[in-house]
Amino acid sequence: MQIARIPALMAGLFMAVLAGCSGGARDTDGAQAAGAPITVGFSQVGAESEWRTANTRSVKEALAAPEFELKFSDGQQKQENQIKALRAFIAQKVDVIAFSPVVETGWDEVLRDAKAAGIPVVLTDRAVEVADDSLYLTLIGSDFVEEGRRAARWLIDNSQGRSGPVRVVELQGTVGSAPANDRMQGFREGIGQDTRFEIVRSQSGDFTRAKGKEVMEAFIKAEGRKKIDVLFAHNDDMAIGAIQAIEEAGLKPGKDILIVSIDGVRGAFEAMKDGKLNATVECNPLLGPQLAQLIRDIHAGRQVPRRVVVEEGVFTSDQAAAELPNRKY
Ligand code: GYE
Repeated sequence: MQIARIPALMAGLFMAVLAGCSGGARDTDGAQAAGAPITVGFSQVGAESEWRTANTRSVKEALAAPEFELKFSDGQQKQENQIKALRAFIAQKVDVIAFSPVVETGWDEVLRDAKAAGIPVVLTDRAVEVADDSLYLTLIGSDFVEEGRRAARWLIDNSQGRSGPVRVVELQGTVGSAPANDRMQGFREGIGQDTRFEIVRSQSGDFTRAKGKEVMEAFIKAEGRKKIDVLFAHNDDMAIGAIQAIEEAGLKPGKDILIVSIDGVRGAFEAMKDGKLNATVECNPLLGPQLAQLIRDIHAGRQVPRRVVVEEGVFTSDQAAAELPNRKY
């Protein structure tokens, strides 16, 4: 999605208003009691992938400092669970709500309630699509469209001299989620005018290994004798599941079928070391420290940027062995 940018000044004003009416421990004058921790309600998507596990760990570690009191809720990949968690945070009058929305749409009402209660909202990792962009203060996370483009660029760079058609299958992330929508868009943009590439099948594997395997099995079956040249998976976990399906079908992942995925988790580096995965586009889940700083700034009434992007790169199988010891997730 396009992230609407509101002028920094407006964000500042919004914050100044919020700073004056945030919840949490207060003294009788309504001011924050000195030394009281900043209460943070964090609603996580679930535990669907290695990326998510690393992200949860990073958030919990960063908000374990005594200056914070963290209320953590696991949404188990269901929007209704996340909405319930957000309502509970509003009822508890937390100082700040942070959440990673499982899908993009359907948040307007609960975010309006948070705003009416004067609780600032930080989006982490995934974006939302809301009618009124003032319903959240800032978004910290990766540029998923760019990640999709990077996967396409890697594919084009590694298809030089190859004549078409190059038959591509795609494992999408969770239907309606920002990373699935944006990675689909970015990949198609990246392939652009190169007519050799044909996306012959595209289906959701919900960002999990089990579903990635299941859907890849279905792709192989449906394609029958027609060759699948490339797999683009929206995350490493689905690629790892698909690798199993490819091997069980008697094919060589990374050779018979080129595979590029996104995240850069340890499992991907191991698969690359074994030559079964060809490339991974990095998506950094270690957002905890930057999130903690944003929360401090918001709570102190300081201006925060509307969008905080995480820096990341692309890794290939020839770099895997050297890079593996440096990986932190
Ligand atoms: O790529 C995937 C996870 O939102 C960036 O969610 C995140 C994605 C990540 O399940 O592995």
